[in-house]
Amino acid sequence: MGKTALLLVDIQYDFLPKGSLAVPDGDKILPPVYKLIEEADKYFNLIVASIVSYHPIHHISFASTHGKEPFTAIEVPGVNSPEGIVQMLWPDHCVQGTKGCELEHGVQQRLIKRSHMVEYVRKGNDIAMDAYSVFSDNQKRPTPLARVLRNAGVTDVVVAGLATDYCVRATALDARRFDFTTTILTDAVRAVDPIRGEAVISELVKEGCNLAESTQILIP
Ligand code: VGL
Repeated sequence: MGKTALLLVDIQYDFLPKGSLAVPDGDKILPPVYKLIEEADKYFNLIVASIVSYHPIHHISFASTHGKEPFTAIEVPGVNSPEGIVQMLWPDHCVQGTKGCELEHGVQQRLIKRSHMVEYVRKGNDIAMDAYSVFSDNQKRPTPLARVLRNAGVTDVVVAGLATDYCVRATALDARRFDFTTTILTDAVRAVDPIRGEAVISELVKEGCNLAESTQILIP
């Protein structure tokens, strides 16, 4: 039988309340995420915890790098795409070595107790290219993750984390592209823009993702 991996996307302080790019109600995902990690032995074969946003200072995704306002978009050149890639500009966030870049403490502590089954993925460290998906950067240069999961016999991924409309979306679309059966935990994700978040959930369903509440996974 195929194995299942829990993907925990970017549960970093800058995406949580008081963070520089706080996702509305981002902390509401913490209780179900804690429970998923605590009970992971029963339901998952592997946990992948990502810090997709592991940015150097003056990162290309920071509005300050370009002297522009956050939440506007620009085009940036891609190595493999001369036509350019749309880049949303963000407040400075998740800068390497800062508290904002760290995994949330409760998540971190629980992962330590499950360290026999945890893989960490850090990316977004290329100053010239943003990276939303845990599987690839924004110009689709892949990380080893798909191969690592396949080698471990993983066929199914269950996705939780931040934010629905950016890193969760890109991760889920890539998971489908790499042919993993993909489930989004609707109570364990939140969007930067909640209205866009709703539309993204519909898009992900159209792309073949399943939806579930974490309580449907955590059968008592
Ligand atoms: C993210 C905005 C900018 C995310 C990352 O983790 O979804 N959102 N960088």
